[in-house]
Amino acid sequence: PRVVFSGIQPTGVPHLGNYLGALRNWETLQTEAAPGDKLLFSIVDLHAITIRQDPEQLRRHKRECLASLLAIGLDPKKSIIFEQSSCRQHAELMWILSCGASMGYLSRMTQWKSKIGVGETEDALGKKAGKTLKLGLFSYPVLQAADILVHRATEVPVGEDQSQHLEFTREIASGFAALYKDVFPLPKTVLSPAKRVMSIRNPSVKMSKSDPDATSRILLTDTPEEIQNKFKKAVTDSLGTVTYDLKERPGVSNLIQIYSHMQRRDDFEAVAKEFEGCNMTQLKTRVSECVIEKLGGFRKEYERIMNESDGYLNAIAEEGAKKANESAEGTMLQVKKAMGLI
Ligand code: AQP
Repeated sequence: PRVVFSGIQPTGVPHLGNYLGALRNWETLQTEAAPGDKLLFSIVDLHAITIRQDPEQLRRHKRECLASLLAIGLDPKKSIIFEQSSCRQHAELMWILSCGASMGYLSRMTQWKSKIGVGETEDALGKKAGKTLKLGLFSYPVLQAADILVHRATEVPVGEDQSQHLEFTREIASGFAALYKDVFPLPKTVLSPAKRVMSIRNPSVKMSKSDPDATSRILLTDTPEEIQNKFKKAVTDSLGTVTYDLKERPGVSNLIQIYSHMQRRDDFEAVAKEFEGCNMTQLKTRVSECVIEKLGGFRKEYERIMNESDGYLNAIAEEGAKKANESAEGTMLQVKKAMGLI
């Protein structure tokens, strides 16, 4: 049987990149799951705190995140939906794995670099790291490896930005097998066709929750007016026609990709042809109409869930925590036995 694991940071309401790159895939995997398959989806709050979080805001974001996962169609009866910090074995296994994780390998990862300084030289990054880099942010990939391995996941559906961390996870798993025992299956990276949705304000960077420019991302909870206004401000170029050319026309191509992915199509050039004779305004209008239509159902369901009592979401989180603990404990016993800890 398959074991699927994936996570999302509670750093804000998920955006179109999170949705097309990961969340929609999670829902599909849930629909297609065979009897005996196990699916775990985690709100990874321990990852979120690698960057300083305001406590009240973190609590709110966690609630919004859980409501979002339910609103995209994840079903607590079919999937284990849980908060990472409610399953202590993640942090416990992280410590064990960090004893075998190479500093050299971790220093080559891009996550901490992108958080402390984008586009800086290795020299400048090194200096900055000496002053500001925290151990938790540096060892983020070890915690991610623990998240996956503690449930002995076989498949991990993520966006392309996470591929590097998955490679690291497989390395850690084989390292453990070589030193002790073959406890962990090697998890496969599962990329959705929309593996990297770009910012609509700057198509050279990925759409991200932490981009200071709020108009760079479409949130799943945005109203039709907000979606329209954001697409109106989307960066394109001054050529009057619509063509698909990722290299020369990244802004227009990103819009075509978003439009295509929303309809589960991937022949971007054919889609661009359907816009023949359209100008930028018309393109933006059609892309926003499509996104508004597809996200309409989500927003209604999200609002319904957020209007439920606190007890409703708490009960779902508790149930998830219980099942996640059961799933992780079996692995921890094997790990500890293999290492001589018990
Ligand atoms: N732009 C994107 N295109 C495709 N997939 C994406 N993902 C994120 N951005 C894009 C995928 O969404 C999942 C959850 O992401 P996350 O919240 O754990 O963290 P992240 O990758 O760091 O996403 P953000 O939005 O950029 O958050 P911040 O700004 O807080 O760091 C992952 O599977 C990710 O690949």
